[in-house]
Parts: sequence; C-alpha cells; structure tokens
Amino acid sequence: MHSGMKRLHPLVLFLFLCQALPAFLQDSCAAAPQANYDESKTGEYTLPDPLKFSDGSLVKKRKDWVRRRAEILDLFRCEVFGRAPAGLPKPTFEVTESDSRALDGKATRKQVTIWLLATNGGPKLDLLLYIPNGLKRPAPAFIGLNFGGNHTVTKDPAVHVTKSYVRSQFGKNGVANEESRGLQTSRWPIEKIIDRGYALATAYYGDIEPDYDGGWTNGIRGAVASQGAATAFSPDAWGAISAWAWGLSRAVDYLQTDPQIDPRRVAVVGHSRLGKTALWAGAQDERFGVVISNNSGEGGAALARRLYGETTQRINTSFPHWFCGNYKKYNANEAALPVDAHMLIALSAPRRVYVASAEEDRWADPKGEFLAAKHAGPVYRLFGLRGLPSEEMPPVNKSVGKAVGYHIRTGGHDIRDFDWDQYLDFADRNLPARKS
Ligand code: GTR
Repeated sequence: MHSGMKRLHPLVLFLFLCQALPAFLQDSCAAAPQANYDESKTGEYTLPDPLKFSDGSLVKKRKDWVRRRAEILDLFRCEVFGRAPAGLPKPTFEVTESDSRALDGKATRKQVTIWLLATNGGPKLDLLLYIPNGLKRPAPAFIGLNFGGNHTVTKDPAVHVTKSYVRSQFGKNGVANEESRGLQTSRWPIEKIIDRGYALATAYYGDIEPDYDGGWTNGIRGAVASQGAATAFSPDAWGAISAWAWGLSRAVDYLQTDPQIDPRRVAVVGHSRLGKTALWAGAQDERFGVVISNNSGEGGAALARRLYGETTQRINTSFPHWFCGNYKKYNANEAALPVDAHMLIALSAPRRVYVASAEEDRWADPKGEFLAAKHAGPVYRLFGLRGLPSEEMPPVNKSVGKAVGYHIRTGGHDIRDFDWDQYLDFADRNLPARKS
C-alpha cells in the first residue's frame, strides 16, 4: 500500500482530491442533521420518572421528595450544567448610586456593585434596581439577567454603561457605549413592574462571564480556577449557564441585605439562554419563590428527548461552553439522559414555575416546553398542588395553570408586554404579601 502511494504522481493525487473532497464535504454536511419541524418525526421516547429513585424505589411522601430532589439536582449538576464550586467566599456589596426620584419620583434607583469573591477589585456584578416608592412594606422583586448591559434595559441616563465585554449588537469591538442605551427597553417594562408594586433587579450576564467559547478565562470560572478552588475542565465542572445561575444567587445575597426588598418574595425571570439560566438558578436556590422561563427551549424547558427544533447535539456544538463536559455524551443520544426538562422544572416544586413559549419560536420547541411543564405535574401533586390542567396545549395568548403556569403567545422569540402581564399576575397569585 505504502509503495503504491509512492508511485502516485502528484498531479494524479491532485486530481483525485479535487474530485473526492467536494463529495466528502457534502457527506459531512449531510451528516449534520437539519432541524426537524415535522411532528411525525419527533421520535418515540419514554421520560424518566421524577418520582422514582435511581434504585427503582418510589417517592411516596413529601419527605421522600427531599432525597429524590437531591438526587435529581446531583444528576443535573453532574451530567448537564456542571457543579458550581462550594465554599467560595461570601460576596460583599457596595451601593455606588442611589436616587429616590427615579421614574418621575415613582421609584428609587440603586446601582450596587457585588464583589463576587468578596475582594474589592476582583470579579464583580453590577446590579441595577428600581424599587417602588411609598410602599408600606418591603417590595417583592423580579430579578433577571440581561443580554447587553444594565444601560440597555432603560433610557435612564444615570444608569452606568457596562464596562464588561459586549457582543457586537451592543457595542464596537466588544466595548459598549451610549449608542446601546435603551436598546432592550421593550423587554424590560420597568414602569409597568413598578406600577404593579414590584421592584426590578437586573444585572448583565457578561459581568459574570462573557458568552463565547473560551470566555471562562475572563469570567468567574477563570477567577475561581486561578484561586485553585475548581478545575474548569473536569467533565462535571460548571459550564457558563451554571456560572450565570450562580451569579443570580449572589444577587439574591444582596437582596437579602436591602431593607426595601422582601427577600421571601422574589421571582427569577429569564429569556432564552437566560431562561435556561433562570430555571437552573431556581432549581438550585430555594430563595426564588417563583421561577419564570421565557422561550428557554433546548437545555431549558423543552424536552431534550423530543427531536424538534434545536437538539442536544446542535446546542453542544454551537455553544460548547454553556453546559458541562459530560453533557456532550448525550449528543444524538438523548435516551441515555437520566433526566429531562420536566425534572428541571420539578426541582423548583412546590415553589411556582411559569413556562412561556412563542408560536413562531419553533427552534425552542413550544410543544416540548408545554409537555415538560405538564410532566412536572406529578411532583406538584405530591404537595397537593395541581400542575397544568390539560393534556392539550392551550390556545395562543391564553394563560393556564396555577402552581405551574403556561402560555404560548403569538409572535416570535422575544419577551414582550403580554409575557410580563402574565408573569405579574402569576407573581400576584404566588408571592402574596405576608403579615410579619
Ligand atoms: C440560540 C440558541 C438557543 C437560545 C438562543 C438565545 O441561538 O440556539 O438555545 O438560547 O440562542 O439565547 O437567544
């Protein structure tokens, strides 16, 4: 064989490659599966039972759920999102700006620097708060990460422009400037939230870790690894979503210290990749009383086993930094996953979860999101609560469910006023003011 190769004239070899390469490339493209949007091709699957321990025994009582929840949490940590390291220093807080005359006097604005590893000068998260004025008791709050920097959620000129790296739609060469101020206001109806009696707390996810493969070296995972507290590369080490979720919990650490906020009435909300983050933060941190997933899709509220829209393989290929190394084992192998999205939702039970889809957001698999919310139901029933009321998806723009809520809105992948109206109503029902 070797000697045969030697006799091959370079020109012949060149001609051979010219012919063979395009065919090879075509084959490899054909091997990359196209997204499926055909209901008849979503595949057969059996979901793992959230109420069955790994050893086959059953969860019968609420107290069994405590152990089963710990087991499921550990599976998600090990196989899906990766573990945030334990024993990190407690963050410290610095209120850098405060004004009680924001929004024409309706609200108090605060900007708080959260030193994530306690050290002033180390990694930090800038939290922006608007808190309604004139309430008789501390305010309940919505908290969520934003995509472009705190200055993008409002036109309020007092909000600091982020100094963290931003993606191209929010700045030039990774640097944000005044041009992106207010770019995301449609996703953050601050006045509506304030008028309904809620505070809004938001922070830029890129403060925690910039969102690109390799971004970990410039974020919290790199900072922690350089302190020797975690190996960034072990197959169950935290991925970027885990890092962002960890950052949300540090923001709640701050909320617990702010006398104007009621830390027992906090709803976490997130859109898309930040919806996956909200679900994972809510699953782990029981201080979130309401957990809201807006169009979170694959790796969030959508069942991985349903092969519709984005798949495990596709998300792990496009965004290799979001999940942990072990999650790659499930590329085109979803049936081997010991968990699925219904269990991610159920991890927050009996706390309340709202899942929202959008009709044109087929990439996120609206039906898969609905079914996951539906199949979290048995865990809620254990607590005497009702999951989603029907086997069928509701009509568009109709909110259903009490302990678990769901809607599918008309339109595309986005978070809009209709979504917020449902979240505010859901929070009113599920984060009632307590006398204390
Ligand atoms: C897409 C990704 C989705 C979703 C979305 C987003 O490109 O495939 O899983 O997270 O980004 O976050 O906007």
